[in-house]
Amino acid sequence: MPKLSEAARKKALKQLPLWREVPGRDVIARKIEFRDFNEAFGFMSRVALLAERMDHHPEWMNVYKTVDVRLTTHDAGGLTENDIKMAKAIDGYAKYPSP
Ligand code: H2B
Repeated sequence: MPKLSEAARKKALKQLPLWREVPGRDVIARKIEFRDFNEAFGFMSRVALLAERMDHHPEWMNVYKTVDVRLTTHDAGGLTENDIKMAKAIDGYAKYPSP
């Protein structure tokens, strides 16, 4: 899976306004707040199943009802189509339920 070209990356990030770039690392990040731990962990379970299907795994951190997700492709050393695909799926899973 090749790293995204500069143009492809720009185009993809336009479709992901809730994601930010992280200075000094080729990753995209989104911090999501849910109503409670149950919803946060339910979200994480959905992402975990997708991650196994895709063989593509997020870097993430959970504190009570917030989940901080970072996406990058370790094998490629940066962003690939897999990260964009996962970010879009995560946006879908995070839409409901949330505060
Ligand atoms: N996840 C992510 N985010 N990047 C990878 O390069 C990656 C992965 N590689 N999950 C996969 C697993 C690889 O290590 C296994 C052996 O297929």
